[in-house]
Order: sequence, then C-alpha cells, then structure tokens
Amino acid sequence: MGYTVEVKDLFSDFDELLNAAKKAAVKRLVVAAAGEKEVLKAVKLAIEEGLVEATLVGAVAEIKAQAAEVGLDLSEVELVSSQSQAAASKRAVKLVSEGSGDILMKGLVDTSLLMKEVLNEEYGLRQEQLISHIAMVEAESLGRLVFISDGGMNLKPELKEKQQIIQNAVDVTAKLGWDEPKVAVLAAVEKVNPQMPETVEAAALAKMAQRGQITGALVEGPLAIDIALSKEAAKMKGVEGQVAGQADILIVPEIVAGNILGKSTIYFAEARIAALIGGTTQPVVLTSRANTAQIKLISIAATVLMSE
Ligand code: COD
Repeated sequence: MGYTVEVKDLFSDFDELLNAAKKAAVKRLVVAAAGEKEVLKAVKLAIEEGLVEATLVGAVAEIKAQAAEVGLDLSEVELVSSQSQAAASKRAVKLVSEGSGDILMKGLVDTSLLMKEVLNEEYGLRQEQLISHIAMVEAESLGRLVFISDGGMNLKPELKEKQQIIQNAVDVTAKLGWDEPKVAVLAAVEKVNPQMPETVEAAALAKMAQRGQITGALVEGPLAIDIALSKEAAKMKGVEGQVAGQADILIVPEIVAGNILGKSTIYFAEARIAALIGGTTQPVVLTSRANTAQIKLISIAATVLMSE
C-alpha cells in the first residue's frame, strides 16, 4: 500500500499534510510516558484518522485514568507498564529500535531525557550522523510551510555539525515531498563579515552545497530572514539567486536563535509549529507541552509520511 507524495507544493498548510498522511499505510506509534491528556487526545485523533495504531508506555493506571477522561478507547491499544519517565523513555526507544514500532513519540517527559535514550549507543535510534531538531511552521502570511533547524537540540553547532543539520532537514523534507528544497543559512546580513562568524560559516555551507558536500538542495547564505522569506525584500536589496524570497528551510546559527525564531512565529504571527527529529533511524515526534492535540496530530502525520 505505497503512497508517494507527488508535488512539492502539495503541503502549503498542515491540513494538506494531514490529508496526505491519511492515505498512507497505518503505522505503529510508540509513546514514551503517555499519561497526559493532550498526548492521549492526539493519539485518539491519530487513531480515528486512520494514521496509527498505538503502544502507550508509562504508568498504566495513570494512562487509563487520562484515557477515560479524553474518551480514548484502550481496547485496541497496547499498554506497556513503566513507572518512571526514564524507564518509559528507555522502553519506548527500545520497542522502536527492535522493530515493534515505526514512530517514537515524546509524551510527558523532558526532551533531554528522551533524547539521551534516543542517542544510546546500544539500543537508541542514532546512526553515525548527528541528529537534529526540525520545526515545521505553518504561517498563513507566507502561504507555504517553512522548516527551521536547529532550534531545539544542538546547542552551538560548528561548521561540520551545521552541514549535517542542513542534510538532515533536506532529507526530512525530501521524505515529505520536497524535490530540491531551498535552504537559507541565516545571518543578520548578506555580506560575509569576519566580525560576524555566522556569515562566514553560512558562505562556507553554501559553497559546500555547490561542491556536493550537501546534496539534494539549493543552499544559499548568508541571508537575513527578510531576504530569505520575502521576494519583495530581496528585490529591494538587490539580492538575487534561487533561494532569496523563497526559502523552504531556514538554518539558524545556534539553538537560541532558532528557539526564539520558532516561538516568535507563534506569538507574533499566530503560526502553528510541529516538531520532528532528523537523522534518526526511525522518525521521532517531538512535541512541546504547550502544543495542542491538533498540533501533536500534525507532527504524527508528518512522521507517518516520513515512514512510508
Ligand atoms: N547527535 C548525535 N549524537 C549526539 C548528539 C546529537 N545531536 N548530541 C550528543 N550526541 C552523542 C555524543 O557524541 C556522545 O556520544 C553522546 O551522545 C553523549 O553526548 P553528550 O554528553 O554531549 O550529550 P548529552 O547526553 O549531554 O546531551 C544530548 C542532548 C540532546 C540531551 C543535549 O544536547 C540537549 O539537552 N539538548 C537540548 C534539548 C532541549 O532541551 N531542547 C528543548 C529546547 S525547546
């Protein structure tokens, strides 16, 4: 029951992405520390939409109590007992790495705790490469989805790590149907200025992409965010190129910039953000406690498409 995403502009918003995921084969979602209402509401929605079957790992009595409150029928759901957040994270990661699940989802557990399990050398979901956080932003003002990386995992990545952060984002968007995404490596200006080291790195990354050290994408930088997103701004500043004004992926210099950028889109522009992890052997849904069930559902939908 294969499903192939056909056109790049298929997902101009989250509803389109969700509709595409509904046509994909059903996946098994394993939730680490699942005893939380919004998480269980999202699982309920994902089951109802035909996206997933679920394995819920955590304190079973708590899961049952919360499930009853949100009306999640547990008769078709697998429950795995683990008392602590740490034990639930480990068990959930192991289930996915052993092939008893297709997608890992973060429940009521700290990101760092779950990520340490994901990174575990013995049973984690890591490959050789760096793993990274990718935020998927739906902003009505832009009329398209834009990805931001890495505003959630790698604290102060160096050049080599940024190369992998870009490649992970490109690989994730490729799985979602982007043919040759346009990547803007962000800085405050477009000219290389040795006093702004991120401009030097951005230029190096663009050159690395030209030389085949990053594949499957058009990479340009340094670009300020207005130039990356707005054709008018790019025109006014006389910045040409295939990425200016049309970036699909924004690469930020470090976690603080990415975190502030991502959260700003929500509070200044009423954007919706879903989060994923790139570079792992299996897709990981990384949601924040502030996310509604609907947004958690969108993250699940994206990972369902990624596992096709
Ligand atoms: N990709 C691959 N391997 C990694 C990565 C990575 N991103 N980070 C660490 N490793 C490997 C290291 O090479 C090492 O082998 C092992 O994992 C442990 O490395 P440490 O000790 O440097 O890493 P940790 O365990 O201290 O931290 C890794 C975290 C992902 C937990 C850490 O980077 C973190 O807490 N990031 C921020 C997460 C967060 O709070 N996000 C929320 C923001 S909204």
